[in-house]
Amino acid sequence: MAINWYPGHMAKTRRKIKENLKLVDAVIEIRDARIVTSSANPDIDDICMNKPRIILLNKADLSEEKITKEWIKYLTKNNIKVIETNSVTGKGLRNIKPALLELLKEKHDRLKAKGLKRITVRAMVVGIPNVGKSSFINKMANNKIAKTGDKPGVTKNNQWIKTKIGIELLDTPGVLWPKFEDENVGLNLAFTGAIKDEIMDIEELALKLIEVLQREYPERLINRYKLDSLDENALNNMENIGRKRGAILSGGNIDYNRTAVMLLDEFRAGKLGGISLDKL
Ligand SMILES: Nc1nc2c(ncn2[C@@H]2O[C@H](COP(=O)(O)OP(=O)(O)OP(=O)(O)O)[C@@H](O)[C@H]2O)c(=O)[nH]1
Ligand SMILES: [Mg+2]
Repeated sequence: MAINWYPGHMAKTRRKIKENLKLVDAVIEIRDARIVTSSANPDIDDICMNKPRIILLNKADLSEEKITKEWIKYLTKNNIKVIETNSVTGKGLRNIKPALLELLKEKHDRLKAKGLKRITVRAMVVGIPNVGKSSFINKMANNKIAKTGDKPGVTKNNQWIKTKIGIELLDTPGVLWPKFEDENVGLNLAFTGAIKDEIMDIEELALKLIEVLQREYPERLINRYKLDSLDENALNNMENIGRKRGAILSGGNIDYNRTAVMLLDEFRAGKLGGISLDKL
């Protein structure tokens, strides 16, 4: 399945990230906890150089907790802190400020030695579309300033947002990065909603999701859709799911489109339980 997820404006955004780097003390890179590697920018180390960085594993409420914890251990480095968050409830966000202060301690000590008292931390928030950047910033600011939405491409321009805790956050449009060599990366991005559904064949996408779930989380499919068992053939499973949900056309055939939309919606909303598609 060919997914074109690198529209031209994204190259421009990448350039902008580099420019904005000069304006900030730290980078807050938001990844999707369900797809920790697929949602990573392969050039982020290159782009950020040695800037202090926080990696947020956001939407942790939708991932498998044990696997998220493993990722945190794996990704944590000297100048990189990793925090799991839920930007809808705010869970995990109280750890952000202490992490920033620790990363910037030396710099702040130097500034304090020069007599500076009030120090503002400026951080740029980057990540793939729909990962929760604007939601995160709103929650940090305790204010719904940034526009959010349950589809990719909501934020169109950079926007600085002040919080009351001495942190200024730069909201940026979501960016995707070309990683064409691995089809699974594109699929993971599509499953989780980082790629516009309109540009994809939604029925084929749902079928691919069933293939992955029947391999990785078979019991979740069986339980959620009250299936007697799973077939080796994903299309048969999709038909059984459609039938169970009454997605039937007037002639008695399965309504594949309705089944696909329903399955993707339920998966994205976490109705099948915490799922991690990228594992260590
Ligand atoms: N379950 C869950 N949903 C979240 C979380 N964070 C954000 N969302 C939802 O994800 C969707 C996208 O959120 P946004 O904040 O608009 O994402 P964004 O990264 O700013 O997206 P773009 O501006 O399009 O790049 C919204 O429907 C949010 O409610 C989270 O931690 N858990
Ligand atoms: Mg946004």
